Amino acid sequence: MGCRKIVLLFIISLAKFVFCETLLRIRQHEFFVKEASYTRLCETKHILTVNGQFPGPTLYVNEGDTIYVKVHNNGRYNITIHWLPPIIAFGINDLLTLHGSRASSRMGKAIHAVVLVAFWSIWKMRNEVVFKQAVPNVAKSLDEIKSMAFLWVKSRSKVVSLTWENWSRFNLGVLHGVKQPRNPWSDGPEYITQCPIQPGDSFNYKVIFSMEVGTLWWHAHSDWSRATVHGAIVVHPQPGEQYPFPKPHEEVPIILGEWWKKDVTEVLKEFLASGSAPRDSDAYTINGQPGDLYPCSRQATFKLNVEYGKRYILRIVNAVMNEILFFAIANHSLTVVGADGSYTKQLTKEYVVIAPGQTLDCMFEANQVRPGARYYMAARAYSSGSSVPFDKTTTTGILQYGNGGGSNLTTTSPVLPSLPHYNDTTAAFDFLASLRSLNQLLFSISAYDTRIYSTISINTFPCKNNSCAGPNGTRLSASMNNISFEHPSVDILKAYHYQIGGVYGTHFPRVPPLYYNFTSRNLPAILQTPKRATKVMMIEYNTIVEVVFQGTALVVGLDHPMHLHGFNFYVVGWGFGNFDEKKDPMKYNLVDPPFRNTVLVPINGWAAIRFRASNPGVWYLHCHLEKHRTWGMDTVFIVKNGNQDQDRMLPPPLHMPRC
Ligand SMILES: [Cu+2]
Repeated sequence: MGCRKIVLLFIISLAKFVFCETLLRIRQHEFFVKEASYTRLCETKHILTVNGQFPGPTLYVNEGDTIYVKVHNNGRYNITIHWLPPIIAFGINDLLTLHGSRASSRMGKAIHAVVLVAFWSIWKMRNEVVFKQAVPNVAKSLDEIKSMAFLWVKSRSKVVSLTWENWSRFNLGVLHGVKQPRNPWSDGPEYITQCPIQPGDSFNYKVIFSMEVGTLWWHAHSDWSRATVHGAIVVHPQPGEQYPFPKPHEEVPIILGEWWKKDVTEVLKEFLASGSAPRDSDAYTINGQPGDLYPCSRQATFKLNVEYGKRYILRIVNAVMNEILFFAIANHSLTVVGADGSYTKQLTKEYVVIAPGQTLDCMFEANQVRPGARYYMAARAYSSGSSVPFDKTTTTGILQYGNGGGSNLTTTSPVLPSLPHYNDTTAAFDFLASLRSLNQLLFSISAYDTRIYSTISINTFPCKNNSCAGPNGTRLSASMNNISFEHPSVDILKAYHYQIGGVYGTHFPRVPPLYYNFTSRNLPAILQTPKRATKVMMIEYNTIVEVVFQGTALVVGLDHPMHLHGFNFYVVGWGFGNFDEKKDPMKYNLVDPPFRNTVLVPINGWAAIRFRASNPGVWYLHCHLEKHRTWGMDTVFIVKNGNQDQDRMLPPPLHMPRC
């Protein structure tokens, strides 16, 4: 091999290395969770944000992708870390191709190898800390690294590094609605699958997308930090696959949020100290902005420019803390095409209902002919509990048509859509009951192996000297099957995996401990007091599980959006009053029920879901109204391992946050 060829090989190697690094840097997302100053409603405060943004950035992935999430709390030690493995993967892949056609002579191969190993070693040294933690067992052998590189390249998976700088003790990683096959280690809820990330500590999340397509989201899951630390995840079909609806001209994330003038941590503290409900929020927001109907907000109202004749898809996330919402656009019907990361049959409505935790993909056509015309999109609460206070304000954004050389109507006030009344339960469930799954059922739901029938209730605990601010001086609480869930001090996943005793009990009741007329308006006060416990439900691998959530009228009947981690489930039935186990299953939809991860259980009514327990792990189940979750309307399903290796939980990452 001549000298020129060697130089050429060296240049090619260098160029490839630089190119790959640049490429990967483009793909890598760096998330810094930090305080930022925001002014809303004429007042300024500091909020926790990602990269200073509220809401946080939208992640775009393809169906089946795997994302690595490097969560790093460097508030105290100030270490900046980049995520390394993709660089290794490319470097080693280069090494492998080296043995193919690129370098023909032995000398060429050797030089090529030396160059790449040199680069790789330098890089490794620069990132020693990350290197050890980022890829479990990566340092074991070169062969292992080679096979990882091959797999990585083969799977075309995007490797995304999310670096979070956490300034205090928060747990910042729930990828909402991602089923995380066999991988509860990266699911996120604190004291359920992990302990919170302490300052100076870090955690590398591996987030595996499987069947999800459409809209999901990510949010913090510690105390109430998710109020401002959240963002959308848009999952596109695999390359080459089409949407089952006309391709939209543009896709627009619509994140619905909730805003308090007061610091959210203070709102939580005050809420916990008082024993009553939390103070009402001061605004709802669309993409971080309250909109024209609030003081000092008009200037920054979210605006969406549209062109006549084009189709748009709104990827709507309800990231609100405590309220279900109605949403509509004036003069424009919405066609729902997806919900909770799964396609639906097209459903055209003048309004939609979306509960905290849920997502909806809504198409609309810009079909209004007046150039320069403007229309409000608006959201406000659906809250049906009698005499339960809530934020009655309305958030708005503006749909504005390109002027097209026509008249300019921007000085006139846009038209407001008509939204159902705050307590219009009929409107809410007309919409929800009309949703249908588009695709064939993924598993047979014609029968079930296990039924769990659980009450979901608002409760009260007695308070010393009746000094709390709940009803009659009590402390408000909540429960499932009369157990108000208590979070342990060691996470349940760790306790389960390492068989640490005394952390949780396994006998969450399969039926209510006491049968009474759950939805009667005149229930004796003695029924209001639940038990405090940390009990989980053990579920056999691959069984079909039916869960019937039974709302009760204890203290006050309310709608509850129940969210299960690790699964989507079919919402097979719902109704008002008490569930009748003989009659009601006869009316189930076992043909095309919606496939969701959050089901809205109607006020003084019930909802039934079915899922296949094919995902071994520790999975949190909770009401997605943050106040109810805080009060104890939650529990845990532990799905046991199957017999085959591929039916078992993945091994834990090398490093999990310490308790
Ligand atoms: Cu609830």
